[in-house]
Amino acid sequence: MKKTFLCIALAVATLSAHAQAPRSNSADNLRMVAPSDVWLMPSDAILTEWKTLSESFQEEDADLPENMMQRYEDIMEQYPVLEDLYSGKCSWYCGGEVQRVTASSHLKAQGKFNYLPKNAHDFSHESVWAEGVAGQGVGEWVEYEFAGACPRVTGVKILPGHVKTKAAWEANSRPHRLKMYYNGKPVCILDVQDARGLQFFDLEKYGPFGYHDADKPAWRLRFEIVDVYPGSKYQDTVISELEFEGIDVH
Ligand SMILES: [Ca+2]
Repeated sequence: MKKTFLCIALAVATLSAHAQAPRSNSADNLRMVAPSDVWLMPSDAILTEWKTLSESFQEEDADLPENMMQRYEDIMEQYPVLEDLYSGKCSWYCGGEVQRVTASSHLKAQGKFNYLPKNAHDFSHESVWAEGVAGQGVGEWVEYEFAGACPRVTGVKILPGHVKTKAAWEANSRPHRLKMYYNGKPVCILDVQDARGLQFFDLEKYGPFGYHDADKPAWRLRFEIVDVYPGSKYQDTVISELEFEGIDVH
């Protein structure tokens, strides 16, 4: 009789332990990380002016007036987002490299525009990855693969939405929460602000990610859409750029 009671008590205890066990794959049990900094894009007018100046510099035999050079430098200085994306200053990328960008889906090309995953890591704010399923793409993901020898990653910077113009940004959906995985294991949730700008996520305490060891295999960081800010015109969720910061460089 006593033994039966003990068995029932143990069974109940086991059941309740299962009921309360943390759901390791659930978004609810992962820490939310807010951006440590957000650098907003300039207005469309400034962006257009900056692009014209930038393209002039790339033309062969460019001999630009001093005032154009000065204006370009002034814009870069005034908008650190452009400086960060385009100045070519020292960064994790001096040694770090992404080998491959893949995604669970992408939107079909429309005219001359495509929405391939590599667009989320081509160092251009104008090209984008857009998920390609019906609805707003909750559960869709983009994944980055790095070689074993690659310097380690300690941070992520994201340009959420279609930041090329204000209208495109408002029309398309933007990621709100991104679940980040390291080699298939959930790490944290990036709580992206609904702001048209470069958002920095310091992940030092969750990492570093990677090995910086040529004898180790390739490794992966995945970003899965958990929640979105709905676009005013389209449901497609878009990321213009997702880049990395880290260590083992210089
Ligand atoms: Ca891009």
